[in-house]
Amino acid sequence: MSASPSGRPSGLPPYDDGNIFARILRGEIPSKRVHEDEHALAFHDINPQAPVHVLVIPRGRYVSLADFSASASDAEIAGFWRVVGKVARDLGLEARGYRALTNMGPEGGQEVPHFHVHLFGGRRLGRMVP
Ligand code: D5M
Repeated sequence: MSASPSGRPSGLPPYDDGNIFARILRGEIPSKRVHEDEHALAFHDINPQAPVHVLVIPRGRYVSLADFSASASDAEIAGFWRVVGKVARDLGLEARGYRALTNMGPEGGQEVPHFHVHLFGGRRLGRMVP
């Protein structure tokens, strides 16, 4: 596994081991899992905004995309994004299309401080507007 190029950016909040996705990773609270491997876990969102709404999270302790992209190893980054694509494919979303989205920080509307990518699909999605 290669090292991260630049390390954790300054100014990010510390990782909170009590956040809900950390608890899901530790198996302390249940989730409807659709995939798990050494790099990532995918599970259904508890409050789905589309017929298919799945979250993909890395196993590592990263607060957000800013943290993950700067701090994770190349192997973690590659492994994570491969899972995002694989889960979409396995859920049958590729033929008609889908959306992958991540919220980053307070102004980005991020509620859970563990990096995650939302996968939405199963219907024609609305236009993305800020
Ligand atoms: O999105 C955080 C997402 O996490 C939001 O869509 C609800 C979802 N969530 C919160 N708790 C759970 C549990 N326990 N299981 C599954 N999904 C959950 P954000 O991008 O941070 O706004």
